[in-house]
Amino acid sequence: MSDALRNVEPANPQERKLIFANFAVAIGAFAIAAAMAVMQALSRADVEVPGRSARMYYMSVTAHGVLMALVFTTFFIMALGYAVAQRETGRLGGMKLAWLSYWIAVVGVAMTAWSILTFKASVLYTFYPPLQAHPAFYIGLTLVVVGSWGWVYRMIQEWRIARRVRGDRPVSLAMHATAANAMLWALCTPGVAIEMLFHLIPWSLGIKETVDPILARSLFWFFGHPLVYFWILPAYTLWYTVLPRLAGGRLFSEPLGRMVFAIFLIISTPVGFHHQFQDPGIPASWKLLHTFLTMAISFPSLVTAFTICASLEVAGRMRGGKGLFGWIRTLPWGDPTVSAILFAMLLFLVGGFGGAVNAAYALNSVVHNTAWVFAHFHLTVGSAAALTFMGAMYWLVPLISGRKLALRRIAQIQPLLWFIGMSLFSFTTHLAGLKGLPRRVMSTSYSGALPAQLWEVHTLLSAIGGVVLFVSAVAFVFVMIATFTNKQTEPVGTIEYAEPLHVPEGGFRVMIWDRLGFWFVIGVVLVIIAYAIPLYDLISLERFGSPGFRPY
Ligand code: HEM
Ligand SMILES: [Cu+2]
Repeated sequence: MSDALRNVEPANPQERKLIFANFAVAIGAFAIAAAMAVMQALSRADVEVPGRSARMYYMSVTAHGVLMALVFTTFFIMALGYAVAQRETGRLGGMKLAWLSYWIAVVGVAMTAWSILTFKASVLYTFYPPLQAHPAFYIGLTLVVVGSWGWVYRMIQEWRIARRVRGDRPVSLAMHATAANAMLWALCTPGVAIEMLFHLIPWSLGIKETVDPILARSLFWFFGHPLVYFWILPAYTLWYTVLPRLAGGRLFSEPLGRMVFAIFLIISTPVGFHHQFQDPGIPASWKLLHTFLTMAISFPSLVTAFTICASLEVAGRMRGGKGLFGWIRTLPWGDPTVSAILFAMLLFLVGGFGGAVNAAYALNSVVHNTAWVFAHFHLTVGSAAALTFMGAMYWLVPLISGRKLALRRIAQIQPLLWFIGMSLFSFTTHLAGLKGLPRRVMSTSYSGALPAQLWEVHTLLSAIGGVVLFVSAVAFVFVMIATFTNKQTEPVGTIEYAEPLHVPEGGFRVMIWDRLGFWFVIGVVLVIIAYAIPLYDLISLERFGSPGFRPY
């Protein structure tokens, strides 16, 4: 590709430090959260783990959900963004702001973790009122968001610098995708910031006596659904731009990729009511509009499935694969990054179908608040995103640090273990959910009160899956620690992206999908259409409210 900034410098020591500082928080959060996870899986199956109690369970589920879904993901995504931007422009600007944002977010994580681990904030990662947490929980999470805004600003700046340098040539697909994700985050985080600043923080400090749960939930899901795309877009970025290269192939269509990320920017936010189908106080017509938009947003994911499969087929055939499916075998499964992503995609395939069930207005009532829900999102954020991120670190940490990937054999089987563990954990839990097993209960027999055989086999298999997952998680953390301290070195490199299969004559030009600023504005308009009236109604109806409850 005629790439004006092709021969960029590798990351310098300051840039490397910034990237690794973000990785370190991600890995630390992941390690603690994984330890919590295995105890939860066992507890649900009525295995007597030491210290097992409802109080412990809800503390643990809160810590696990927050550390995995909010901390591990966000810090990984920020690290990846910095790496992509450094590759794009050769030098990261605004290092002071980047570090300031980092420390704001780290202080936020520390406050939040302290409040959860000292049993002052067992409110689960959705922190729905009237469950009430210690103010440090809300203030801490708000600081994490504020810290991430510094990153958003930097990403958009780097994208603009790259665009200016390139003139009529587009920036790399990875930079385009990263900027789209940063803008998406800028669009949705005000929802949760308003929930925190005007409702939950004053309420937890005692300045406000009551809070309106439906309004708070609506603001949460204004942020909560785009949050899932904030996790998935970086995974897609790696699938489009890095996977085909590591697999030895080409990206099937670059313009399709650009379109996909722009569409996500437009319609990820005005869909939040699909998490509130069962909530009173929101008219069905608005829920229906959000349903239609949700159906629309499955389109870019279907395009992605097609484009990535085609790219992989190109890779498999270039490696000599023959026949209808022979190319799958010839993919480099021994490369831990490739296999992690391939397994992540296989699990996501199932998760995608489950998601279509959740999003259907009527079917949602079958699965709402059952175990199905967390079975589903362990395939999406817990695998499609998380396993891709782990695989990406196997590739990116050695590349930028110049330290060889350590414990390679363990790294090679870790993705397979995750795949086996997650299949056991998630598939059985989906089935149990269909039988009516609730989510967020510490004992699925209700401490013996229910006929256990209802879902005994499911929760047992699920717990075994949880143990396998834990082994996989430990393997990942060990590989990372060993790599960061590895004495064996290799030359420091720069990120290389997959070449597109077809390059138009004269190279790519900036197209309509590259104009992210324009799509951001369209996104804002759609958000106003989807939210202004129902939110206005909720605000003007806010009369009763609830005091806080702290059951544990
Ligand atoms: C190490 C493997 C993992 C195991 C064994 C595991 C297991 C569990 C279990 C048993 C629950 C409690 C469900 C309930 O009672 O409702 C849970 C909740 C959750 N998990 Fe995981 N999990 C793992 C990895 C992950 C990953 C990688 C993520 C995301 C990056 C994740 C995100 C969540 C979230 C957001 C919740 C919901 C908490 C809530 O309902 O408030 N988990 N997990
Ligand atoms: Cu959603």
